[in-house]
Amino acid sequence: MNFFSIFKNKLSKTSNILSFNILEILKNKKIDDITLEELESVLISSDISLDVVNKLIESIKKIKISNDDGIKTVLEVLAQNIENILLPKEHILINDKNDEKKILIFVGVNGSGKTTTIGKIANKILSNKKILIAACDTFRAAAVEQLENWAKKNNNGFIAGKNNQDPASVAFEATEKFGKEDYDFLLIDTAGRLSNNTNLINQLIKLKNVISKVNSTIKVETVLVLDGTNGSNMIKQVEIFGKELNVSSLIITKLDGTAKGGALISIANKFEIPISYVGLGETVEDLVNFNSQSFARSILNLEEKK
Ligand SMILES: Nc1nc2c(ncn2[C@@H]2O[C@H](COP(=O)(O)OP(=O)(O)O)[C@@H](O)[C@H]2O)c(=O)[nH]1
Ligand SMILES: [Mg+2]
Repeated sequence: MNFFSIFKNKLSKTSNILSFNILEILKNKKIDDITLEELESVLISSDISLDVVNKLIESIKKIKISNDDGIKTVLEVLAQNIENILLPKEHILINDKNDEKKILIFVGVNGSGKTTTIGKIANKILSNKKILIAACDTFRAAAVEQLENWAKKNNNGFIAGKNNQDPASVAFEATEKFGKEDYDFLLIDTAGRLSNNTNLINQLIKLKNVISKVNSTIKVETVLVLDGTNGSNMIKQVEIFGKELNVSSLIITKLDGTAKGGALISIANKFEIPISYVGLGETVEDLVNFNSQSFARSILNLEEKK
């Protein structure tokens, strides 16, 4: 399956509802104020924020629509405008073809998909690269075990602390091991209790400081993992984690399981932080580089642009 088909298949929950509703509205109708209002509420119901919806509606008002291909024209204009919002946010998190070594810290609320995503990423990285995975979610034994299983499956190095050990001290040991044993990537899993818990944020800040103390020259990226089914709640999470932790990249998971995929567009429109991957299912293959055109066209059930 090509890249576009993966998006199209997995985003079908959003696209089926969104495109069905749009077709229902526009079928045999002129594009007048009433249809535009109906279109507006459909876009809002897929969790596209109001400011983006207004932008999209304005773009439709500007075009000339003939009766023959009216629906197609509207969908194409929507897709193009959504793509324009998303395009500047495309970001390659790991380029395993060059030699840049880096440390990636994965943060986010419980259940957002951090541990699973680390497993998927480790599986994607070329096997000529050495990967170390560190379990800094030391409060939940099950989390450590889950990560260790992923690491074993991929033949990655693995390091975990004792139960309830200070996560920063596990990160300390991991960063030392990373340097001494000449790893290429260190993927750090962290705990994710509620993001309004300032203790958690402070703990993550401490963890980051420890890493830069051990290795001040290594590139460190903080990756915020968001559960796509959380809809507009994701915005709050980006606000809390993003500012304090200098988040450099977003990953949005579970877009296969939601009819509200539009929330990703709201995030892209609101924040400067780029989006590197999207999670489209539970297996290792279900993590794909974020691609603005594939996403925009898929959620509107359009075919790939030739
Ligand atoms: N459908 C779907 N489920 C996912 C995706 N990513 C993670 N999950 C599931 O979400 C649940 C929580 O994931 P986990 O990695 O443990 O979250 P963590 O608490 O942030 O580490 C697990 O059941 C995962 O299988 C995804 O992209 N799609
Ligand atoms: Mg976890």
